[in-house]
Amino acid sequence: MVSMRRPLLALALALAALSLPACKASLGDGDGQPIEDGDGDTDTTDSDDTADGAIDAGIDAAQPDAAEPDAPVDAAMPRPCVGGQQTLTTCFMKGAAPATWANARAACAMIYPDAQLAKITSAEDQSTLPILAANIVNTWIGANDLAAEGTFVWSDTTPLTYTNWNAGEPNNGSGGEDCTITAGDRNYEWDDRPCTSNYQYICSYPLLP
Ligand SMILES: [Ca+2]
Ligand SMILES: [Ca+2]
Repeated sequence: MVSMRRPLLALALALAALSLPACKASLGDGDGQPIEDGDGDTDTTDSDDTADGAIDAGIDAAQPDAAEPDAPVDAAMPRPCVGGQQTLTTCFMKGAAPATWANARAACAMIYPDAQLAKITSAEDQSTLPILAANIVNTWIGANDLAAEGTFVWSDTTPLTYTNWNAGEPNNGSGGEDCTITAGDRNYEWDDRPCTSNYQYICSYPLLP
């Protein structure tokens, strides 16, 4: 039994000797330079932060590189305007068949999510109407005062910054004209009409999404 105890004792002493330096270190730190060694832990945290920062910076630096190949492709791919009339920024397209203003608006939105009944914002935009609505007396465009009588907006709710009303229009004739046509029999100037009438229509959408 004695021979068994001695190795165990030796092992216990050896283990104690191994753990002592660590105990001494922590104790010594506490006695001598506790604050600086405490900073040692903080330094470790700081180095982690620095490493994270470097990783973040690496990701940030990589993102523009990853996006760059896509940007020129998008910029170089304007939407087609086959059969339409295009200005510098917009495609104007004649509708398929006469419809109410609301149904015409819905048909335009089938072309692209941001397509709408013709939004005329300049004389250049207006110049597409005689071509697309040639020989048509009444053709819907997007202007309407459905939300607030007398305040016309485009079907995307933006205000009118350009107008080409026919003399005396809009007159809200018979108290119920909230949608707008370009009048083929009056130099393609505009006139408000009852929205439930079935007319041909013109859509518009940005050439670039
Ligand atoms: Ca009205
Ligand atoms: Ca009118």
